[in-house]
Amino acid sequence: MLNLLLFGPPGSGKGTQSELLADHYGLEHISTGDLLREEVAKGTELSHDIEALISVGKLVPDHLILDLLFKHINQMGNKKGLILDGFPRTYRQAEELVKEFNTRQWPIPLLVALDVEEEELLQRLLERGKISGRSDDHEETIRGRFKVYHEQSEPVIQYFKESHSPMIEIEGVGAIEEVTENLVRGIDQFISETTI
Ligand code: B4P
Repeated sequence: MLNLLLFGPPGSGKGTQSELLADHYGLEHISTGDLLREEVAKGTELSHDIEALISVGKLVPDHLILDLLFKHINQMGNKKGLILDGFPRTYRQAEELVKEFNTRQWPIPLLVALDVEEEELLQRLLERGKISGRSDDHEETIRGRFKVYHEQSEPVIQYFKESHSPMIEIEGVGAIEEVTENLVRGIDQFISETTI
C-alpha cells in the first residue's frame, strides 16, 4: 500500500498534482477542501458554519474534519493506497492521522511538501478566483490563508520531523507537467528505498 500526503501553502498545486499522481499510481484521491465544499453544497446542518469559516480563510475545527475524513475513508473499497490533499493542516490532525493509520496497520503516508514562493501563490489564486467562484479566492482572504498556513499548518512539518515520519520536499514551480515529473522522481526514489 502506498499512502501520500500532498502538503503546501494555499495554491501550491496540492489539488492539481494530487489528481495527476492519483492517476499515475492508481491511488484514491481525497481532498478535504472538496469534502468540505460538498458538505456546504448539500446544505447540511453544518453547511453554514463551514462556509463561514472557509470564506474568511480559517480552518474548520479539527474534530469536524477528522470525523468527515475517516467516515469517507471507511466507505471506500479496497484500494492500492490513498493520496490525501490538504490534510493534515494542524499539528493535532497530524497526530490523529498517524495514530489512526497505526491502528489500521497502514503505512504512515509519505509527506510530500510542495515549495512555492508566496508572490507566485498569490498570482495563481487570484487567477483561479476569476473563474472558480470560490468565496476564499480573493486577495484579502488569500493573505489570511497564508497567515493561517504559517501559524497552524507549518507545525505539521515539525510533527513529521519529531516522529521520524517520512517526508520529502519538491520544487513546485514550473509547468504543471514538470512539477509532476519532479514529484514522481522523488516518490519513486522513496519507494525504491523503502519496503512497503
Ligand atoms: P483547499 O481546497 O485545500 O484549497 P487550496 O489550499 O487553495 O488548494 P491547492 O493548494 O490544492 O491549490 P490548487 O492545486 O487548486 O482548502 C480550502 C479551504 O478548506 C481551507 O482554506 C480551509 O478553510 C478548508 N480546509 C481544507 N482542508 C482542511 C483541513 N484539513 N482542516 C481544516 N480546514 C480545512 O492550485 C491553485 C491554482 O494554481 C489552480 O488554479 C491551478 O491551476 C494553479 N496551478 C497549480 N499548479 C500550477 C503550476 N505549476 N503553475 C501555474 N499554476 C498552477
